Amino acid sequence: MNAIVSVWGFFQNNILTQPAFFIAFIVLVGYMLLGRKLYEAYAGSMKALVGYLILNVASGGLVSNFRPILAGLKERFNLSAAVIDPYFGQTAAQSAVESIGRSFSMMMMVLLVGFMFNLILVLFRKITKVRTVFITGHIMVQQSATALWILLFCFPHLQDTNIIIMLGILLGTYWAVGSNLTVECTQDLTEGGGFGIAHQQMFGIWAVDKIAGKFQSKDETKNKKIEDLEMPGFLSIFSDNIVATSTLMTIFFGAIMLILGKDLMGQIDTSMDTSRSFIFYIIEKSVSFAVYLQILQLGVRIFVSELTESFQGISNKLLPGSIPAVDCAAVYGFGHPNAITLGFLFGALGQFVAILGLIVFKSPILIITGFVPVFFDNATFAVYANRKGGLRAATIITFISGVLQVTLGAVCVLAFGLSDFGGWHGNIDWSTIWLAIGLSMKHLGYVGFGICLAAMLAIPQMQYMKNKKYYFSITEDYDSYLAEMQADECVEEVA
Ligand code: ASC
Repeated sequence: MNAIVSVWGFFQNNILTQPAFFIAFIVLVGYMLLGRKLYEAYAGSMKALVGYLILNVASGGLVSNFRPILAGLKERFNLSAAVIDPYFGQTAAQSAVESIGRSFSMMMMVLLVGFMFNLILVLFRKITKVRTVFITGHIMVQQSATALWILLFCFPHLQDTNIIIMLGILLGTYWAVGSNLTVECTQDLTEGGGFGIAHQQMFGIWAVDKIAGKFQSKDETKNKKIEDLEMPGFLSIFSDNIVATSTLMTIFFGAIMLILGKDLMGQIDTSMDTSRSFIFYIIEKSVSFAVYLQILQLGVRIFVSELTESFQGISNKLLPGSIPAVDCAAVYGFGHPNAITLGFLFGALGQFVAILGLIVFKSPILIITGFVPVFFDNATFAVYANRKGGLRAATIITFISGVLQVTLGAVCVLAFGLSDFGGWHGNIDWSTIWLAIGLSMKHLGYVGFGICLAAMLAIPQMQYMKNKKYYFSITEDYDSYLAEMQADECVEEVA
C-alpha cells in the first residue's frame, strides 16, 4: 500500500501537476497506443515537452514580469486592498484555511479525487455526455486551493475525508463540464485543433462565443474584424502586431512604472541595473511583452500538433471520443495577435474604471488589478469574440468583463470572508460561477451543494439535446463532421 502511495505521490508531484511533463507523457502513451515505433513516440513526446516548456517561458515570463508591476500599485499608495489574481488567491486561501486550524495539504487529495472524477465522467460519456479531460495541472492546484477555502467557509465543521470527497466531486464536475462547454467554439476557432480549454474562464468563453455574434451590425460594411482594420497614414504601422503591442504596452506599463518610480521599481525588480537610464529600462521591460507573445505562439504551434495527433491513440483505445482540454494560451496561435493585445487593454480599462467606481462609492473593499485575470481572461475572450463579432464585440465584451472582474471580485472577497488575506482568485469563472456555488452552499447547505452539482451535470445533457447529431462527431472526426454539416446545410438550402 505504501509503495502505491509513494508511486502516486511521485506521479502527482512530477507529472500530473506539471503540465509540460503531463502533456509529454500523454503524447508518449498516445503514440504507443497508436502503434507507433518507440523512437517515434519518444520524438513526439520530446517535441511536446519542448513546445510546452517554450509556452511556459512565455506565460511564466509575462506573469513574473508584469504581475509585480500591477501589484506594486498597492504598495505605492499604501492601500489595504485585495489583489485579484490566482497566485494571490492561492496564498490568501491557504492563509484562510490555516487561520481556522485546518490542514491545507488536503488540497492535493482534492485535486486527485477531482481529476479521477473527471476521468469517470468521460469514461461514462454515453450517459454523462462529457467529452473532455482537464489536463492543466497548475490550474488544478490553484483552483483546488480556492475551492477548499470556499467549502470550509461554508461547512466549517465537516471532517477532512468528507471535504475531500465532496469537493473532489464538485471540482471534477466543474473541470469536466466547463472544459466540455468550450469544445464547439474551440474546434471552430482552431479548425479542428482537437482540444478544448482547461483554464479559469471556461464558462466565460462559452458565454462570449454565444453573445459575440449579437454585436454584428445589420450594415455589413460596419462589421470589421480586428484583422480587417485599415489604419490611415502613419497609423498603418500598427497593423503590425509587434509594433502595436510594443507601443501600446510601453504607454500602458510605462505610465504605471513612472507612477511607481525608479526606487520602488528597483525593489520590485531586483535585477534592475540602476546605473542605466530609467526610461530605457521602461522601454525594454514594456516591449518584452511583445517578445513573450511571439515566444508563446511558437511554443503553442509545437506542442498542439503533437498533442492532437497522439491523443487519437488515447481516444481510440482508452477514452473513446474524448479530447484533451489545455491552457487558454493554446488558442493565441489561432486568433489575430492584435486581438490578444486589445483584449488585454480593454479589460484593463474596464478594471480601472470599476476600481475608480469602488473608490468613488466608498466600497468597503478595494481591489487591485491582478495580471493573470486581466490578461489571460480578456485576451482569450477577445480571440473568440473577434471571430464571431469582430472588433466591436472584442472590445466591448472585454471592457464589460474587466468591470465584472473587479466588482464581483470585491463581492467575493466580502462574501467569502477574505478581506484580511489580501487576495482573491479573480478569474471570471471564479467571480461568477463559483460565487454562485459558494453562496448556494452557504445559504442552503447540502441542498445548495446538491443543486449546484446537478445543475452542472445537466449542462452537457442540454448541449447534447440541442445538437444530438454532431455532438460526438465534432470531437471524434472533425473533417467528416464538417463535411456532414455542409451537406446538411446544402440540403436545407435546396429545400
Ligand atoms: C493562469 C496561471 C498562469 C497563467 C497561464 C497562462 O491562470 O496561473 O500562470 O494563467 O496558465 O498560460
